Amino acid sequence: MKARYLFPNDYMADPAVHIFNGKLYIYPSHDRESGIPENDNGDHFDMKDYHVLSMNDIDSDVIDHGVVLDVKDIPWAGRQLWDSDVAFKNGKYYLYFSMKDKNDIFHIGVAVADKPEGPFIPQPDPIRGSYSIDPCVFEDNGEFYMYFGGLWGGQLQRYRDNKALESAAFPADNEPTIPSRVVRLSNDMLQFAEEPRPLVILDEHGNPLTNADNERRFFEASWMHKYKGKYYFSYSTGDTHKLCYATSDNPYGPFTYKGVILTPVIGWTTHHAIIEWKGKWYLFHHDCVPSNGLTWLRSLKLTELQYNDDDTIKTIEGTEN
Ligand code: FUB
Repeated sequence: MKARYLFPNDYMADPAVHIFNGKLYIYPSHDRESGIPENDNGDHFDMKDYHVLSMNDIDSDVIDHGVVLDVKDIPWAGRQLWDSDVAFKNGKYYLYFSMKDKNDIFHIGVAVADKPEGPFIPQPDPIRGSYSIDPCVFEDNGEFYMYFGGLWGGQLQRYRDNKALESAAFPADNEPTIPSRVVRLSNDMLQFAEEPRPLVILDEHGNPLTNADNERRFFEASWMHKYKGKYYFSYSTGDTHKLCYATSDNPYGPFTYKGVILTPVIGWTTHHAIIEWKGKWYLFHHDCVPSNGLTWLRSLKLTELQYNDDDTIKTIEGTEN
């Protein structure tokens, strides 16, 4: 299968992808030109609404269901609607989204809909105890787990043991890197059921990846899928611009680093979803080729993902077209 751009009409990024009622739904971030200069805090990613996209088949056109949630309708809104994900339970669809509050602190919010294409009605407050960005919600044996977190502009370095620090702190180079987090959701899907736990990624010797290891350590963009009974946690390495993955026998980990899914794309970030549909596996992600490399105007892309005989993932070239 040739890689293809999914939605040339607009700039969208950070795809979360799910099959609901036999159709494929994409929940992207909606990039726009806000005129804010690029910086390490990500202020130039100043998105203010979400659309839902869907596809009837993997090679069919993408249908745009329009705006399903706007920052002006979220009671606790400050700014910046970043990555989101959607889960289905008991007839309702739950949209989990990253957004800064009025004090410029990222939290994770929830909005609820009766249909996968929304509209989504936001809860009055963010999830209690939530922080940072990039929620990915994964169902396993009737339980729902959220994987979240992001460094730098995603503010994860401002927290230790789920408490805000007085100021951001990074470990020393030889110390374990800052981990992403995993938490089980409450039965009503609106809160955390427990304290978030660190998601530890070990190297081939059983040692946690270190802070200096930015070719392999977690940066942002959590995604979880299961293949042949194993949990595959995938993520972006941020400043080294790769999508990598680690596997475990337990949704809480520890995970063991396995390799690179996608080499760097044109653009600073990439961010992805991995999904099986009709017997094949696909990688949805984004790059900045259509905007001629403007890092804040990203375009959705789709390509096939394949496994080796030993269940490792075949590396895809980020510049493949
Ligand atoms: O889209 C804004 C942010 O950029 C996302 O939340 C990150 O994962 C990165 O893709």
